Amino acid sequence: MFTLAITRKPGDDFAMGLTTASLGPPDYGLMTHQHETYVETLRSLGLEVIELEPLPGYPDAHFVEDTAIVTPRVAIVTNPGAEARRGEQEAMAPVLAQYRKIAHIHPPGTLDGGDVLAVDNHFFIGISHRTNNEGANQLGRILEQHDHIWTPVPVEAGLHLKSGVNYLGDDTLILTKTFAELDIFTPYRKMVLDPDEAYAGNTLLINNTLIMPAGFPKTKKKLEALKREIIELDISEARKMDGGLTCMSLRF
Ligand code: CIR
Repeated sequence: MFTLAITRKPGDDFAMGLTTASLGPPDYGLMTHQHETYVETLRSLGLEVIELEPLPGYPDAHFVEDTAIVTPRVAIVTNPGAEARRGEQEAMAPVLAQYRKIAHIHPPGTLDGGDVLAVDNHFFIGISHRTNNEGANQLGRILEQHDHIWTPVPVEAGLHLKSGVNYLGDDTLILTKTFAELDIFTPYRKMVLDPDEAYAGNTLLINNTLIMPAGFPKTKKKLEALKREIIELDISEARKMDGGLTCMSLRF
């Protein structure tokens, strides 16, 4: 059960962040509105939300998920894989220290929180352009010390592991065909995404509710079979910056 979320307001320089998308220039006013709606949605689901102010010089800092992994026992502050984002994690550490014992990923290890998928006590760690083997091994050792289980996962396409696979509860994963073919996911029930709706793989489970990006009707139909409440949010502007629903909060 999540009771708390940490978010950070997007700064007016957010369009200077990293992106590989070619969906046009994002709009700051609309981004702010969509972000506020996201925060209000988390609050409406009973979470206390700590909203941090924009971090000057870090246009991607509202994608707070990449700065830490928070488990019931420990918070691990990352060393982000993109040089332009290194420093965001230092601003998050004192906030998390109010709630958890803190551990750190150290260079040469790199790791983004977007590469870490928690399925109950089992943490899947994506090895991607952002997260290297050293970073994954460091995180794995810390998780083991706290009685968590972990498994590395190759991320061949997409920015992060959670760009292509997320947990929907009830032993069910939503995932791309590529991830569905991996043996490590054999024990789970799988909802495989249509290739033209792959972005909807970044669906966020908050307690009993699924928050999905708006505009993916085939995926919505599949999700309805799970009999959970579904909330659709328009996050067009975050998407233009390679962001999604999970990236905009740390939840615990
Ligand atoms: C980046 O490239 O780092 C940001 N523009 C997007 C980060 C998205 N984070 C996430 O999916 N966890």
